[in-house]
Amino acid sequence: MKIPKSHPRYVMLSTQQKLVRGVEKGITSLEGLMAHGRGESFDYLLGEKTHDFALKAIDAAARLLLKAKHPIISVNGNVLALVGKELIQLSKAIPAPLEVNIFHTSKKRESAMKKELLHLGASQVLMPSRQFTISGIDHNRKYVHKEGIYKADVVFVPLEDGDRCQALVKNKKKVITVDLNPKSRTSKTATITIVDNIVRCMVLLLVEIKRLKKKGPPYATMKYNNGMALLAAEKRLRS
Ligand code: PTJ
Repeated sequence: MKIPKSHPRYVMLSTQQKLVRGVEKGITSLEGLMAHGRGESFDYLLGEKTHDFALKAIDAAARLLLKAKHPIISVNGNVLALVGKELIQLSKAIPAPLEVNIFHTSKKRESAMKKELLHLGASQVLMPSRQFTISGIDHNRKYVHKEGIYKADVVFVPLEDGDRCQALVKNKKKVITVDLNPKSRTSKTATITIVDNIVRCMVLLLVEIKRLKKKGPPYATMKYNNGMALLAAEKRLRS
């Protein structure tokens, strides 16, 4: 279906179509559609716009990524379908490698995701290896690449599940996530949570990184409190 740009729900409908195409291409899981539905309901309550608490988190995230020694971008089936091109731009801008890491186990989907990332212009894509694991997780997401998540000090992992976020933090990694639900375990555990729709905040994160890079290092750490940002998001949801 071709959605007319004049449709009042154009952005929401075309975002849904990106995920459906992701499923058709074998990069997004069927469960991913349900996860997106959960996100959409929070976005609806947030007025489908980027709030001040998200802008502050984006600023803090950009600085942390630029200051990191070994930053990594963890890619799952939803984020690839929604913001594949932006992930590659982010990888080049920081710079940081991209690593395929999915929750719903499927070798076939992992390969399709790698193929899609390369097709979109990624120069290097790291794949999970059975030899390197993150302790404290029982499922597929524990398998990581030696040069990627395994050795990273800062992990950018949007739309994450709570278990792995906790495990990454326990493994002394700083975690930046994007999650429309400020009450999720991931949101509460991450170092920085951007409570915003990934389709809006990726663009803003890229702009912020470019702005900071133009000024050059050192990238001063700004005062940022994740708990306060989550409280502000919850307050907005409730109002
Ligand atoms: O490709 P896989 O197998 O790794 O699976 C990816 C998903 C996203 C399905 C998997 O990680 C998953 O099930 O995640 P959860 O535990 O459902 O968490 C996803 C969180 O992201 C939820 O809190 C949603 O509200 C939120 N979310 C969903 N869509 C968006 C979102 N947050 C920001 N932007 C979105 N578009």
